[in-house]
Amino acid sequence: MFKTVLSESHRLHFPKGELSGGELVRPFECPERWDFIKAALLHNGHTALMQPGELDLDIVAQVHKKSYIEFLSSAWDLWEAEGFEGEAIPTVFPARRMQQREPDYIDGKMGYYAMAIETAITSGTWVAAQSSAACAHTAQKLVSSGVKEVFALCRPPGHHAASDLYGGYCFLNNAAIAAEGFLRDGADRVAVLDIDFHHGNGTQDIFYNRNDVLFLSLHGEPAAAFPHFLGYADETGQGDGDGFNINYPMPAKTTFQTWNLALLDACKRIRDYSPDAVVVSLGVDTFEHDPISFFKLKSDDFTTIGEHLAELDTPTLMVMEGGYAVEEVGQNTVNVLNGFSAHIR
Ligand code: OKP
Ligand code: ZN
Repeated sequence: MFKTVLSESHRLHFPKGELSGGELVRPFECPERWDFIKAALLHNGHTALMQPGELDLDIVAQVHKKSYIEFLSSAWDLWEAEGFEGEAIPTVFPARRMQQREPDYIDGKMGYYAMAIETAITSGTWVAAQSSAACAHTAQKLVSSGVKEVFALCRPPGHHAASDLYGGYCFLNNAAIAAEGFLRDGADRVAVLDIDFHHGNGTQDIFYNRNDVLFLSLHGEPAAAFPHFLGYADETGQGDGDGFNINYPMPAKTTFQTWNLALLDACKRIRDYSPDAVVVSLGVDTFEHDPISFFKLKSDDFTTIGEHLAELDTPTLMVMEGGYAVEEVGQNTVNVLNGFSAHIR
């Protein structure tokens, strides 16, 4: 049985609008996702639920820049103080050949720290983002203390958030915070395996120059899929991190047969690295009916994924990322956990 760390505070982040196809639509990343996952956990006998402890701000500060944390914690207040009526969304960006300096004015700050603008900031966003990170951190502590089946039901997700960038529904990088936690608690090497449909650009960026965290990501190829500007196979790391970043971009309509070969290769690379802990950025938006993604995985395939992850035979933390076929997101997620449970020693 999995132990799940989760917080009701996720509900404090629920923007009314997401800019999609030129319209403000109801966000795909919505609170019901969490409800369906929790329901599926209980339905499958994973009844051990616990709330996170206090968020360790030191560890957050290890992953994110001080100025970025300051921005996230004050953005809504600055926005409101301007008298703006809508949710906080940027309109202007430090694009090519422009200055990369943080402006004083909130409109400028928003664009300076955004990597995408579908993600609005609202009054409860910062508290919700911290609660999500706290779930990852508390869950990591459990794994470090020897608990074998641990799931951080994080919402909002984290893997698009870099040291100083938010967007793609992400604010704090929960998986990176967990990885740092493992290192702090004695791990020499940590692998972060990102199986969300979207490239984990934030996690890649955070660890790009380091060899104590191996980052691997299976995702829709950037030429066709969000986040579009990172995630190519030739991004292999830099400096000390050279060779410690591995991307598996795949085209539209990729089926489990092909995707699984990438997973097995990633598992082999993880074994060769011999980490003390594995963090799985667990997105289930690879599902065939996901509304914003283009892979073709079926519900049963998620069970097989869990089995492969168990075969790594390494202390593992599952951290929730994406998955937007709301009615199926719960069972697909729990299938991964069930496959893992059935195969760990
Ligand atoms: C967050 B996570 C599709 C636009 C995509 C943002 C997707 C963020 C995904 N038309 N917009 O990785 O699941
Ligand atoms: Zn995703």
